[in-house]
Order: sequence, then C-alpha cells, then structure tokens
Amino acid sequence: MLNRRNFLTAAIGVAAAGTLAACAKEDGGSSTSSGGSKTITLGFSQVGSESGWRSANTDSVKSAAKEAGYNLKFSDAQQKQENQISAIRSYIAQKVDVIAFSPVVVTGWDAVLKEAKAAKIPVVLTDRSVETSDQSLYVTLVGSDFTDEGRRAARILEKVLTKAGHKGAVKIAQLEGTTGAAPAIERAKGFKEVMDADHADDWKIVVSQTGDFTRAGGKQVMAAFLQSNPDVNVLFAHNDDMAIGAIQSIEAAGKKPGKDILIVSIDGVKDGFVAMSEGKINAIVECNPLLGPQLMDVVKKVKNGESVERWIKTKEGDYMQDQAKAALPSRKY
Ligand code: GZL
Repeated sequence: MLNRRNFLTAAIGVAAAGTLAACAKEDGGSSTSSGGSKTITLGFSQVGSESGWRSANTDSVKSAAKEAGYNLKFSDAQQKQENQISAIRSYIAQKVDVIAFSPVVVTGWDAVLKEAKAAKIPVVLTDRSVETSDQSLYVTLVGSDFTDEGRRAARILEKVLTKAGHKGAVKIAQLEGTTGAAPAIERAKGFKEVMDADHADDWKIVVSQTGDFTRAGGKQVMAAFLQSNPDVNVLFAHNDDMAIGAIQSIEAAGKKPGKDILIVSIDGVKDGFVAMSEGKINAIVECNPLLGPQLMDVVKKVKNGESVERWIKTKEGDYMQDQAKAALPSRKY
C-alpha cells in the first residue's frame, strides 16, 4: 500500500499532521484544570454491520474506548459513503478531539478530510485506507496489509491443492468484497500477483464478482457462478461471510464444499472456523478486527501531538482445515 516514494511523502505528512495535532492540542485550550486534561472525545464512523468481522471490529472499538475512558461518538454508515461523510461533518461541528473512521471505499474523501484539517481535528484511519494525493489529510492507518492477505490466500491455496491431491486445471471463482473498497482491491491484487508469477499455466480465475462482503451476497453470486461455470473447482472468497453464504448455494447444487469445490477465505471469524472444522472451508487467512486497543493508543498520542507511525499493522495468522478444531476454543471473534 505504501511504496518508498509514498512513504517519504507520508513522512512529511506525518510531520505536518503532527504539527496539526499539536495545533489541535494548543488550540484546544481545553484543559479544564491547570495542567490537567479533559476527557478525549473521539468521533468514529463505522462502515456498517455487513459481516461478522465488522461486528467484532465495532465491539473492539467500543470496549476499548470505554476502557480508555474516552467519550466515544459512534455512527454506523450502513455501507454508504454519504453517511460517513455526514458523520465526519457532524464530528467537526461538535469539535471532537480526534476523528477516526474505516472508509467504505478508497476514493471521494479529500473534501471532507480538508474540512477536518481546516478545523484542526486530526484524522486516524482504521481498517481500510483511502486514496489521496494529500498525505497530510490523515495521520495514520491502523490496519492490515490487504495485498499481503491476497498473496497469503494464494500461497495457502497451493497447500490446499497439494493436500487434496488435486490434479488438472484449477478453475477459480472469486467472490470479491465491496466494489471500490481497499480490502477488495488489494486482496484481488495480491492473489493475482502470485497467480501470475507462479501459476500462469495452471490456475485461472474463470469468474469474479462482488458479493459485497455479505452472506446474502455470497450465496446469491455463488448460485449464479454455478449456473454459468459449473466446472469451477476452487472458490476464493474475500471474506468468511461470503464463503459461508456460498456454501449454502454449493450444497443446494448438490456439490460438497471443501471437496468438490475447495474454498479459501479471509477474516477468521468464529463461523468461518466452524465451517472449516466441518470440512466445508479448506483454509482461512486471518484479518484481525480487534483494532480497538491500538486505535485508542494512537488517538491519545495524536491528541497529545506525539508523532506516530504512518501505518500500524496488526498481527495475523493463516489456518489450514486441520487446525480449526484446536483453534476454535481460543478464537476471540
Ligand atoms: C477487512 C475489512 C473487511 C472484512 C470484511 O479489514 O475491511 O470488511 O474482510 C468486512 O468481513 O466486511
């Protein structure tokens, strides 16, 4: 997501944003007692409640804000960018200390982020990133490397195919996440990178369409895939919820998920692990939604005008089907 040029630009951005945050601190003038500091008010705009991952992410943000003693203003955008923009504008009007949000799509944010900058309110991205030429419009991103998750998905598919003793062509159906969303763009990119480099002659994505990260979307689109491409033998789903929806359509078509159609997905929600333990998903690439504690730590640093890394990544693992049963009891989301 950040190449060297971007990184250097970003470093300048961090300095500018750090100054901004410091200004916010200075201009805040909001300490209520000599040297004391008032409760941090954080305005948070959430994408929606489209998946198990999102619900776990919301729970993590809310519980971490409570734990930190912050005054959290939270809004659910129901996966609509216009709702996120309205929420951010409302937080600006309320003069919150920091704004954080998970952008539903990567484009269309410059105008509202410029309004936050003009109001001297620092912005922190969580989970998903934005495309902008002005790196000073946000201080940092707390979230995963989605391109690497796509690469990891392709690498674990290699293991799944070997374990299944698969012979012959690999005909892949891809269930994409929300159109225009960073995880959808970047997971597809990472997967294709590996496919082009190491499987140009034996793997082919025969059909690909968005299921919008939802179970209903996965079920509906997979049913259509099975009509148009009945010889598909692998499903790469950008999240577990779409994979779980797709399983319903695969079974309705009289096929065995995890056997007739090998399945690799991303997230690692509990229901995904249950499906893996039942032999219906073959492998899962984890994408950690429990970003709340890291986010609150960053918010405090930003409020205090401290500089922070431009990208704070989360730790994640990869799981094969035979690890699911043992891992289930300790899954935190
Ligand atoms: C990824 C996150 C994605 C999840 C989906 O960090 O943005 O959005 O993979 C969720 O489950 O809907």
